Amino acid sequence: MQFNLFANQVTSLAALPLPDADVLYQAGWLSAVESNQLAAQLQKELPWRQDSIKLYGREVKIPRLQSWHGAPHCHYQYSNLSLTPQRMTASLSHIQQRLQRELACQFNCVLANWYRDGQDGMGMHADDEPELGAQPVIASLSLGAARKFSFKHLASGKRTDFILEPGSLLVMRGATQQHYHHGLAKTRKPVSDRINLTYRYIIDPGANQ
Ligand SMILES: O=C(O)CCC(=O)C(=O)O
Repeated sequence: MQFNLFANQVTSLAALPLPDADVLYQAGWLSAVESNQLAAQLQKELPWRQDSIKLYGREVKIPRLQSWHGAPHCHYQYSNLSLTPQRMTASLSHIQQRLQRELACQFNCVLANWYRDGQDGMGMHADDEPELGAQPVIASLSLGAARKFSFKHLASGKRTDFILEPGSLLVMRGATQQHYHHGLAKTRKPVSDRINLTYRYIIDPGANQ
């Protein structure tokens, strides 16, 4: 099943129809002008890199560029990849402040992904690493090309696709990561660059709980 959310012009955060999940979506969180400016700025200012992961014993380059930013304790591991945080830039911090105000929660790190064309994507996965805590809030801002984003309900196997438009905000929270995998499929259609920012909160193991 596929929903084109932009067509519905969701102008404030609205719940998506996904059983067992808590996912919110807002089109036009940034205007077209703001999202184009931010994408161009991030392309220039972030230290983008193409990391490799081990797959069946072989080193394979991940199909996208990425840049990981956050507080000094925000070390992040996924798919045998260990990410050391770079400093937040002014533009990343500015978005973080606005998200914190509007969502009434804290973030301390962000994964920036740059999908250069339709051959770049992200496989189905859950953001369920222990450092994110049991029910993480993940705020995902899309810039650039519109791309299909999929959720797979683990119990039923049912897949639901959404088109993420530039300037849109998707928020995954509650038990979403326990019940769903999500991902960004590759496509043969001609698509231009897309940048995605996923803000997260990593628990500081050194802090008094
Ligand atoms: O690019 C996207 O919209 C997905 C990013 C994502 O799934 C992630 O960073 O975990």
